[in-house]
Amino acid sequence: MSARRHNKRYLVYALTSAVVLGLLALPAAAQNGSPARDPVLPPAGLQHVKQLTIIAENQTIQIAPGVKVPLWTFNGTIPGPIIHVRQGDEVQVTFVNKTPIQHSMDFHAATTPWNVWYQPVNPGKSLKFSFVAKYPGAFMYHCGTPPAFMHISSGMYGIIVVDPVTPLPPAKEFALVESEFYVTASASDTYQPDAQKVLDVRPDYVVFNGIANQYQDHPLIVRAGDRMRLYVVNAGPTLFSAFHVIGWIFDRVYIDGNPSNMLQGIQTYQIPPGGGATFELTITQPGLYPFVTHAFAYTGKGAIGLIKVLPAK
Ligand SMILES: [Cu+2]
Repeated sequence: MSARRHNKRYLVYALTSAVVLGLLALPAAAQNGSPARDPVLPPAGLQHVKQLTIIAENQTIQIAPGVKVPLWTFNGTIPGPIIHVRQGDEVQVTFVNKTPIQHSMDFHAATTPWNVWYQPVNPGKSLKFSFVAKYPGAFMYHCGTPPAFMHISSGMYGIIVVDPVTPLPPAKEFALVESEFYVTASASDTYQPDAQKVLDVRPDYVVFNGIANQYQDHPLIVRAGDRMRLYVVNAGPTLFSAFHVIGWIFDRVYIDGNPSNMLQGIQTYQIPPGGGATFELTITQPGLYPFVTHAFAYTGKGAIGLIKVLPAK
């Protein structure tokens, strides 16, 4: 074997080992009192008018073992609720601000004037608006109140999945939101969001569904031969995601989650902040398959989970 080829093999081995070691070395959030966030996509329901109530509320959230941070949420969780509708549905939103500062909502699945519906809502006030989900996809929603980088990095985001008119084939469906947290330790083991770190892009944690490494102890579970569909949004606020499954290849990637934008045989797909993608894969061999951002400076900051493939029935 040539030295060059040998070096390449060693690099692959080293990277893989680092990931495996990371899996073993990093304590799982679930062991420290934070239950894993259910990643299973809830059903869309048959009604064509979808009514949502989204409440802005402050919560102290454990984003990693021992790291509790006072954050800003939609409905008390980070990310906010997984929203699942169908193309053509009317989405009626009631947004209630139960915090002491202004917040707003911006749905990437909507087409509506920013200066009318995405404006800050005062403390104690609410806003009702509706939109028709015209395009299928995996879309971000978020607070856009200035400075938006602070509202997003403090937790005000989520995913809305819009099913296409022509349904995709049945699959085991999951929703993942990648995002960054930037915090500073303060007195008595508490943490605070750190605006300067956000601007400097020095994240402490890069996570899926709001908690570092949570799907190591609570893997996404499928059976060999199951079609799996991952709806992934990158909430940022700043990093690009290099979404990858170690040990397999995506049969299809739908850019922004729209089946009209189909790619085939993809190893890694970049999701920009504020973007989404839908990934389909059918793993035929039982085992463990990590999903990561392949931007390896960030993988070890919490952006790694496991897909556990059980033997076929
Ligand atoms: Cu906000």
